Amino acid sequence: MKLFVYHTPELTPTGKAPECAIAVDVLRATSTIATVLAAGGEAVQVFSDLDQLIEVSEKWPSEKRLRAGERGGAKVAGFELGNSPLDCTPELVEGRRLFISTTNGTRALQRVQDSPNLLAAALINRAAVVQFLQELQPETVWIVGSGWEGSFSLEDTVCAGAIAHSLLEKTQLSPEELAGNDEVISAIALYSQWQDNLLGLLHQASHGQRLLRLDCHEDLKYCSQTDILDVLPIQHETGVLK
Ligand code: 3SL
Repeated sequence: MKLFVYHTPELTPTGKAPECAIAVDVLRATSTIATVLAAGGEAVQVFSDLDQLIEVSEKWPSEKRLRAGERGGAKVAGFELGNSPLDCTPELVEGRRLFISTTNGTRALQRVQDSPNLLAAALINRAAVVQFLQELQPETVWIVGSGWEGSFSLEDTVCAGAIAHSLLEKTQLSPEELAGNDEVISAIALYSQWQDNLLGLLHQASHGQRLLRLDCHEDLKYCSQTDILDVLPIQHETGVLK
């Protein structure tokens, strides 16, 4: 297995998507997606365009759908939800499809949507992702961070490092054998440095600070936890994760 980390959708190579691709947006899109599915959501359908989201979701029975939208960290007017995983309780989401559009996480997912095994990963479901990789044994895996509007993000990189670190522990691979690019080694180093204080790292991250200014302290706490949800969001048809 060769693992490649790309910090943003823009830095991800164009051309054929690999056998397995993992989109990461710890703050907060992939944390929210994992939470919805763990709470019994029927599926999560991802859109970059809000008008398209509205058009498609309107064809769905209203009692079976929820609309979630985030722009600049804030909830889109008229939608039931923003992008806080803490709002996705079983009482609210069970049996319903979440139609979601976010600024960066959506773009990461769409960038690798042609991969036959597209996963959404966050710290909270890291173990389920690693277990899937151990079972599938793909030749090539790309981890695509969402970043923030084209820039590097600490929180997505540390999640990539958490996945790589766990793969090293669970396989006989050396870092040199696993790493397809230098980004993998630096992600592992970041995770090794911060694994006992991931919340502290999220507080230092620029997007973490942006969310703190929006009073999302509890979201940061929740998203900084590792391996708390045994759920594997995987794309079934384009843009639909179950
Ligand atoms: O950019 C995104 O996709 C979002 O996850 C950002 S936010 O955490 O909802 O502000």
